[in-house]
Amino acid sequence: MRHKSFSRRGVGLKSHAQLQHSELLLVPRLQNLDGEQWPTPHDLYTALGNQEFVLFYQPEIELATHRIVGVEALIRWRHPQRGLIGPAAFIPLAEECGLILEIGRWGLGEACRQIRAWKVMDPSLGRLRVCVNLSTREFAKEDICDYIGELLDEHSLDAMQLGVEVTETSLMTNIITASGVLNRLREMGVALLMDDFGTGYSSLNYLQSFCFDVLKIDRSFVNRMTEGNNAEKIVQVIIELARVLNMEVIAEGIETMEQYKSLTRLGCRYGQGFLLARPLPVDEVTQLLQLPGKILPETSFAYDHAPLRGIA
Ligand code: G
Ligand code: MN
Repeated sequence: MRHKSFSRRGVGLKSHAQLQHSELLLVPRLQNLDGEQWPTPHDLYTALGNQEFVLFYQPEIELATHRIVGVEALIRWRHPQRGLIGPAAFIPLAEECGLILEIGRWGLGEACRQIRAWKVMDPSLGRLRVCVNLSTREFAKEDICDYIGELLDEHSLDAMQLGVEVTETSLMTNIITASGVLNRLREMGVALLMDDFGTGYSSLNYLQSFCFDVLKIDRSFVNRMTEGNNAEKIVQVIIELARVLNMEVIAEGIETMEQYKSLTRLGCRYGQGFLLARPLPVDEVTQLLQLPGKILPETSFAYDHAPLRGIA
């Protein structure tokens, strides 16, 4: 499990009720009222033991039809006193103290268990792809492949139902092991997604060396593409790059109808973002997956300036 690192500046605590939904995700609360650092590695360890981590799922959508083609699993911490806590507030610490390996294994196990549950509930969900973010440290150990293989067996899953999202940064950190891991996952049939594409140091180099199934355009380009700058042209070129390399392309972070329309016009097939659907608790995403044809009604879109729905 991974999340973008965040500046670790404590901002004090607000009560759960005071927090806007969006703040739940974005505000790292790394200080107690008495100024002590929070959480500590011990807090994370306890949370793991008490099963306080949960996965939310954000739909990935075919832009032309609004059909849900996959979901991305995103970790949250349901703290008994502090409420729902976003990954920015605890994943960097988990990476630092090494607990990310345990948390990551929990996340993979939970995602596979959920894939199985959806498949049992509705066999037509047997082709839904559930994507999990892998962190740098998880990539640094080859045994992650054995673990994934065991999970696929245990839950009788097709490998293609599981997607692994990797950033250029985590590949770069330990390229030798990472390339072994990627190649093995590929042989196993697990879908490989290049996450946050365009923000790393040598994006094209990784595309040359490895076979990814999907390229996810980083939200920083999508955010700015309708501001009349170069972002839209960069997005256009990334879409073209994915096309000639035979990869699917998913635009991340679609927040406005304007962005949605430009992406459609540029031929981007898939997208993900608050406009379409926020990361949702499992029961809410399950309801969406039961819609006829898994097609989101346009009335469910969070139009520009409309209040965003769901929990971030
Ligand atoms: O690094 P990665 O792309 O996996 O990050 C996923 C994170 O992005 C999640 O925490 C998710 O909640 C957040 N996210 C998803 N959709 C949007 C969006 O439309 N806008 C913004 N700003 N963040 C989003
Ligand atoms: Mn991701």
